[in-house]
Amino acid sequence: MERLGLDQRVSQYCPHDHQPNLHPSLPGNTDVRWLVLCLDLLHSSMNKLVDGEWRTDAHEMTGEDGAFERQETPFRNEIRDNPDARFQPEAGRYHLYVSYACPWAHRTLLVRAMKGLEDAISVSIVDPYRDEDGWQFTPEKEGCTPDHLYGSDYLRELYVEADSDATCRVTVPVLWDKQEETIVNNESSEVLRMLDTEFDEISNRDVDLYPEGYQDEVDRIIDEIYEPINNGVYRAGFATNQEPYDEAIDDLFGALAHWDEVLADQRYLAGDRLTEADICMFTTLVRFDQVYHTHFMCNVQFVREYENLWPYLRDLYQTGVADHREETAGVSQTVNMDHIKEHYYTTHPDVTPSGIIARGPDLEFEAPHDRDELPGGPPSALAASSADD
Ligand SMILES: N[C@@H](CCC(=O)N[C@@H](CS)C(=O)NCC(=O)O)C(=O)O
Repeated sequence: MERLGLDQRVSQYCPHDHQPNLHPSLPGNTDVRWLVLCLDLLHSSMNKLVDGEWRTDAHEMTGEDGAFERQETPFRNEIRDNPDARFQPEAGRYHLYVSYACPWAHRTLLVRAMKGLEDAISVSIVDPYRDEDGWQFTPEKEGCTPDHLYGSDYLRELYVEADSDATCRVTVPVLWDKQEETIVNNESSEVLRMLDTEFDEISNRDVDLYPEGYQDEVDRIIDEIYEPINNGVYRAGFATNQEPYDEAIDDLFGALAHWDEVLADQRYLAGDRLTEADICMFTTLVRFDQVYHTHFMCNVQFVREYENLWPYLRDLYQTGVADHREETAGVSQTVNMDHIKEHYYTTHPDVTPSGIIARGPDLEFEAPHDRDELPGGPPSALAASSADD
């Protein structure tokens, strides 16, 4: 699916033999470009399922004060490594629906890759461009796949299959159970925890991202970075008033400064161990300079200008690849910057109406980071030296 440029969309409304950008049934000087932008706006922010029906007039993303409001995630079942559990860890039973573009979905892809769960948990990848029909499957497009299970056209079909009365936004990631043919969970922090802690018998790598002795700290950090950083970039980008934008920016850059300082003396957010907290930080930081800085107006500072956050980001980016198979990925193989950029710049007409994808900056994620001088390191199964094993 390609997003048409503004002029192409305008020409769909304006007869060819008429003056450019004017429509015969509209008052003489009404520029159709404005109407097309208004339609874009209306549709982009208002689509969701209501009682199992797809509606494009149902949702406001901001409250009355212009502050961005994220919906509560509706599917919250759990996979448990316990014989009485409804959803048990089993190789081949679960499927992930993700977008490479989405930072929340990216968390789950990262854990799947780090734990070596590629054979056990299959994946379908949606089109990065999302229009008023929501996430779509366009297997012909680079980096996208079909819905491997049902051949659906839209992700929303899966939501309705799971709950014919669903009233919710249709979001990624989705963890699907092939056995019961339903959604297990679509909350990324819970999906990533399940993949990390419940699949040890199935995982082919000895990687624990929620290690004993660190768990309280990991939970505390995930919670602490969510509002100012992970959600903070969205609060800034989707604000429709100055005040909530300013608040989001203060929170965001205050938190980034804090963590930059913490990372001066320790390799990872929770100390010397790479944990789920780093995964949650990574998926925001890796999008920051190329997308959030410009598109979401988070332009006080680039991540690449921070003394410690930038090497920390490169360190994480270079973690992994302990297997010969191409699809068994390290961190870098889960980053699809083309999908990331296409998604943000073309999918939010209220933020970037032209849909033009900003070119830069070119970042050297592969440059040396020197963070290995600090105590600790990644799990040995993910250490660089095992790349040729
Ligand atoms: N709480 C969810 C949020 C997921 C989410 O908002 N995903 C975005 C993509 S980045 C989405 O699918 N948005 C579609 C929509 O809101 O209509 C999680 O962390 O899993």
